[in-house]
Amino acid sequence: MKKMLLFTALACVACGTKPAETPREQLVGRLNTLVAEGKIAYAHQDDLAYGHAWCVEDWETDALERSDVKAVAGKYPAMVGFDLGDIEHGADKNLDGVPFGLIRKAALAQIERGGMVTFSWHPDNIITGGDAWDVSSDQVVKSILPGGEKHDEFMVWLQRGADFIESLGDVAVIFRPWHENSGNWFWWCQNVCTVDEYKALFRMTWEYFVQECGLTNLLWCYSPNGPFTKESYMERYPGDEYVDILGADFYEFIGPDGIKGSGERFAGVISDMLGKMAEMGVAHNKLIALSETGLEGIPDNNWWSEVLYPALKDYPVSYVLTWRNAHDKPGHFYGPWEGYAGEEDFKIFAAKENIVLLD
Ligand code: BMA
Repeated sequence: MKKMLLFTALACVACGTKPAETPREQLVGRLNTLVAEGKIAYAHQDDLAYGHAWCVEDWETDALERSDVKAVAGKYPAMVGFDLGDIEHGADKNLDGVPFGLIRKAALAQIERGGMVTFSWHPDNIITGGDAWDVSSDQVVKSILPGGEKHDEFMVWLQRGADFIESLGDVAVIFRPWHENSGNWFWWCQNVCTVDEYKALFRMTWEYFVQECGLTNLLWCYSPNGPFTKESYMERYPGDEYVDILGADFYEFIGPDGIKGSGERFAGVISDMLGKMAEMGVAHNKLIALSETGLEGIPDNNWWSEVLYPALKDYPVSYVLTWRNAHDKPGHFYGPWEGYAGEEDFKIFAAKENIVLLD
C-alpha cells in the first residue's frame, strides 16, 4: 500500500499533474464557486431525519428519501444541518431524540447525493449537569480548559464528538462549535466566560480535533449571533488559522410592530450583519454564511420571498440555514412543509436563480 502511494506521488511529479483535491479542498472550492457565481445554498436543520409531521422510524432500512423541503420544492436542500448534542455522553440519540446512527446515515446520503452537511453541537453543562442553556455558573469554560478541574472529563466529551466525525469517513463537513457566543443563553456565552477563555476553548477544540485526532476534513465556522458591530463580532474570534467561515445566527421574532414591521426590522438587521461580514470576509479571506436563521412557525406567508430573500440577495453569502421542523411540536418549524400556508412562497424563493437546492 505504501509503495503504491509513493509511486502515485512520483508519477504526479513526473507527469506534472496535480495531486487530487482533498474532500476539504473540494468543499471550499464548491462554496467559493457558489459565491463567485452570486449563488446562495439553502440549508435546513435535521432535514432527512424528520419533518413537521413525520419522523424516520427504522433508520437502518429507510432509504432517507423524505424531506419537507423536497415535498414542497421538489428538491432536497443543498445543505443539511445536524446537531451532536448528547454525543458527549456516548448517547445513542442526540438531544432531540435523533439516533446518531440516523444522523451518520443521513449525512452520508446527503453527501452521496451531491449535497453538503454542517454540524452544530449543544453539549451539556459539565459542572451543573444541566443542558447547554444552563448559565447558572460562570466557571464552566474555565473549568474545562487545561489546568481546570473538569479538563480531563471534558476531553473525553471532545473525544466522543471527534469519534463521531471520524466515523463519517473521508468526507468534508462544516463544523460550527460554540455558536452564538455573543448571546447570554449558553454556558460558553459572553456573560459567563471571558474573551480569553472563549478563544482558548475554540482553539483547544480545533487543536484536539485537527492536530490530535487528524480530522483535517472539517471547515470551521465561527458564528456569533447578531446584531453586532465589527468590533463585537471579532472580539472573541479565535484567529484566522482556526476558522474557515465567518458565520452568524439571527432569528426574527414578531414584536409589537406586527408581522410587517418585525419583518422589516429583521431584514434590516440581516442586511447590516451581512454587509459587515462581507467586509470582514474580504479582510480575513474567509467565506461568509448566515449559519442559523428563521421565524418560528413562519406566520408571514411571504416571508421567504419578501423578507429573507431581499435581505440576503445582495451579499456574498455561501449558505443560509433555517432551523428544524420539529415533528413533535407542531408550531416549532422554520422550514417549509407540505400544507404549510407559505408553501407557494417557498417555491418562489427556491426557484430564484441564485438560490441553490440540491439538483
Ligand atoms: C432549539 C430548539 C430546541 C432544540 C435545540 C437543539 O433551537 O429547536 O427544541 O432542542 O434547538 O436542536
